[in-house]
Amino acid sequence: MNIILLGPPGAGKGTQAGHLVETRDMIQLSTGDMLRAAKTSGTEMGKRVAEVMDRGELVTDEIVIGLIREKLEGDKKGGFIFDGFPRTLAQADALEALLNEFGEKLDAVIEMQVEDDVLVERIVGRARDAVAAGGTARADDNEESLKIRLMEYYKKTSPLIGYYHAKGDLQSIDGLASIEEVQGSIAKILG
Ligand code: B4P
Repeated sequence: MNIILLGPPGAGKGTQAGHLVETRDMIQLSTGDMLRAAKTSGTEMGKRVAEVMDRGELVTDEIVIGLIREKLEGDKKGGFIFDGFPRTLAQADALEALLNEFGEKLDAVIEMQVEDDVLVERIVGRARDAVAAGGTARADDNEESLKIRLMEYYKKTSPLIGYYHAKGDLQSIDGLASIEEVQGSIAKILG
């Protein structure tokens, strides 16, 4: 089973993907995690993406599609969870082509709906918790970057909702509910 988790920043895509990895032996392909790993690795690509990510903008389609392609070549286990990918129509087209190439298909696109004020609360809360625990907050977990992340989402990612709806793949759930309730909504869709 291959699924996409779609939603604005802080909707809980990463949180839910982690649960599916534990309970269904699926593989989480989080482009956000891959890009953060590239940032800390100090590679040329990492240096290029760091500033873009920290500002809250989207990294180029070419880089992100390349990262996903590499992962599809590996073990498939219980299937792939595309977490935070695709984020543009060009990425959605590329994913379709890649799945065809690897003999895979998409089983569901789960849209997690959360209002903007709650997203801000969650992300600012995550930054505060990280600092309180003696660590550092994610460089893009601040109100200024978050404004840009939300603008990027509405401009470039939200058109994917209509795109997948037209294909008959879209399932929308309430992402405002508790983490456990959201897990339940996803389990109902996946069967
Ligand atoms: P991501 O890493 O994908 O981050 P995100 O969208 O901000 O977070 P997510 O929805 O996973 O929320 P989470 O579970 O963490 O992207 C970061 C950046 O990477 C982007 O801005 C961009 O620059 C770049 N990027 C990534 N993919 C790209 C792509 N395909 N193309 C181009 N650029 C790309 O949850 C957030 C918080 O809410 C947590 O603290 C969590 O505990 C809490 N929470 C979760 N569910 C909750 C619930 N139900 N109730 C209460 N709290 C909840």
